[in-house]
Amino acid sequence: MKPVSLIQFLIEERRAGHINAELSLLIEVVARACKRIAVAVNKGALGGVLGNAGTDNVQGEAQKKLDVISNEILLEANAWGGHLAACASEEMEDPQPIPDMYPKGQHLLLFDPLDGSSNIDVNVSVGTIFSVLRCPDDVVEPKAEHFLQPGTTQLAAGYVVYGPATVLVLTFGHGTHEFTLDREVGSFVLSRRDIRIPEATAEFAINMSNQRHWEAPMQRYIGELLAGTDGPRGKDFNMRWVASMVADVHRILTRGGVFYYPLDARIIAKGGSGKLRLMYEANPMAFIVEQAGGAASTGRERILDLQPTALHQRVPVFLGSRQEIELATHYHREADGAQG
Ligand code: FDP
Repeated sequence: MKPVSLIQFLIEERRAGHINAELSLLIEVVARACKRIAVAVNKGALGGVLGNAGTDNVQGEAQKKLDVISNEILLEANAWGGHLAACASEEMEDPQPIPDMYPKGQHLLLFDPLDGSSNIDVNVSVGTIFSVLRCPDDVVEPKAEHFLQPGTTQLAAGYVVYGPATVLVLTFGHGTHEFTLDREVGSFVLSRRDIRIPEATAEFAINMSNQRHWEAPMQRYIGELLAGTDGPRGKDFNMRWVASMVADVHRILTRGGVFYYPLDARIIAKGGSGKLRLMYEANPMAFIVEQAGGAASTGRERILDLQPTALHQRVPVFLGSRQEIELATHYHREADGAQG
């Protein structure tokens, strides 16, 4: 079969009525920016891009040089094309308006420019995550409040994982598709159409070092997985934790599995509501996973149904193979019911 390039795929999606010309251009621009990020990531120490930038982001986390570079690449690429009304990033407190000298479009873009950044310096996969929303019709200067739309309204979501291969995963709400970067040619080529996550799995991803801080239903659920053939589940489970959400989710889209970043006592004690960000991590990943037949929840509710309250809001994230997510969510709801 003849290879299908990303551009060709976008034209097919336009003809099918799934996207308009502006959204197609937006995805092309994001993909092009991610190719530039891939080049910077691949240079490693030779590009002088490793290590801390010496600044903190809006969440008070130390920024890596590559966080800052990736953010700038995405902002610059998206400023002038006329497809965006504004963009928002993990690395910036407020949304970035489109400069006055450029035309404005109807879309809002949110991104985590370099997810898993604590893995950069050790040469482990990192990635970019993005989500696309429609700008409300009557809004000329979008503010943070205009981004606060539930995940169900996303027009597109995707991520790029910078690993042994650079891979783009994309959904417009009509299945989840994967493109692999052909480095010689410089274009993304369709490598898997309509990815499906198996309903059952025997592999889970979680940071086990947080175990003692988890809530009781999480302790129960993971305890049962760890008990293996000797426990109530009657089968052994394997564990993987890359600690780059993009890489862990990509494994799930490749061979099934589940990913958990639950609420824990330390997060609650600090007045927090989770570790991962709703608008540019949980929502796009939930959209991608659901479109591949998987499930995504906070442990209590479907992620895509949440009404966001802040641009940098954090939530617990459970996602992957449907049967496991349903069971873990059931344990939490049951425990809540028992308490209430
Ligand atoms: P990071 O802080 O390195 O950017 O987005 C946050 C994230 O990575 C996810 O990519 C990853 O799944 C998780 O945090 C890793 O958390 P731990 O440090 O608890 O392992």
